[in-house]
Amino acid sequence: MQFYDIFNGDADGICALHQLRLTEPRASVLVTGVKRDIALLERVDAAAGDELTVLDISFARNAEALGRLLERGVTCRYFDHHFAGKVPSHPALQAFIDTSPDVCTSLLVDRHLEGRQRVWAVVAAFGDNLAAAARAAAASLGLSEQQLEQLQELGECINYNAYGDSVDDLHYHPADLYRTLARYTDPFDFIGGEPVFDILRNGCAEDLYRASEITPQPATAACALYVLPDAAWSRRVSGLFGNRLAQQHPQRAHAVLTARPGGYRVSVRAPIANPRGADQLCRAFDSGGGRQGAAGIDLLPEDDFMRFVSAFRKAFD
Ligand SMILES: [Mn+2]
Repeated sequence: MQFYDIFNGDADGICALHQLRLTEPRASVLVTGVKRDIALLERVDAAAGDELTVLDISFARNAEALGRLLERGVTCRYFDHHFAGKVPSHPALQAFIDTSPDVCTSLLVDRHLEGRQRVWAVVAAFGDNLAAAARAAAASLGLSEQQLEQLQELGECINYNAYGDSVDDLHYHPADLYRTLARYTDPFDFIGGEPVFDILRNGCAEDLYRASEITPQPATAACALYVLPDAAWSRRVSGLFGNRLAQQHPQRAHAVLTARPGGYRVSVRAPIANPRGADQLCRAFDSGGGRQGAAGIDLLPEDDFMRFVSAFRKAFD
């Protein structure tokens, strides 16, 4: 009998797993990847009696592979907040799915664990750009404003590490980052004493500086669109750059397009003040998906660029 922990490589996925394993330690096979690498269940070759824990990857994208595994006699606990489609009821499946715009997977795990590792859910919510939800969850922890800002930076740095076309673009493989983080029960010890954190923080600052030199086009009071070049630093920073823009301009929607062979990888953030419409816009294009406040398109073909610009303006301008 084997345990599998299958998780998104971003801050939300890593911190969701960390909360669970601090509470229920176990040796497991780790299955993860870059943030957009979400069809993870098709990689899992589990057998009857094996137990899967799945965190922060869309149920809709994994339903078929999960169905096959359940038929084989595998049991599964599934926590997620992305678009889910239809979730079948099955005796071996426990699903904790909530797609409300103000929750993330780590907050669902926090709910399940009744707050036992809440500080890590706060880190994750900051990483998922849910600052208000992070602060609300932190209210019971008695943290100072400075500590909250440190947790925000930690969440953003872990999240930053998950962005790239492949793990080659990343500073650390998300499974290795999780294993490093797993040695710490207190995030402030990780922040204060772990060299990995300094490397992420410095890499992040450098990449953000390069992105800040780009001029958006179009740019109005209601929406702005940025195009980043085809480079590893663009692929690493696009998500955090989008989150920073969203925080700086809470009334404005943002699209960050990163050039890649054949077109663009697209990341859309609806205005924080009205976090809706991002998923609908992106699902109108092949390979688009996500949640109401933040969504993306894996490959927007070069020929669809103008169609995307006008759909983006129509949705938000
Ligand atoms: Mn998430």
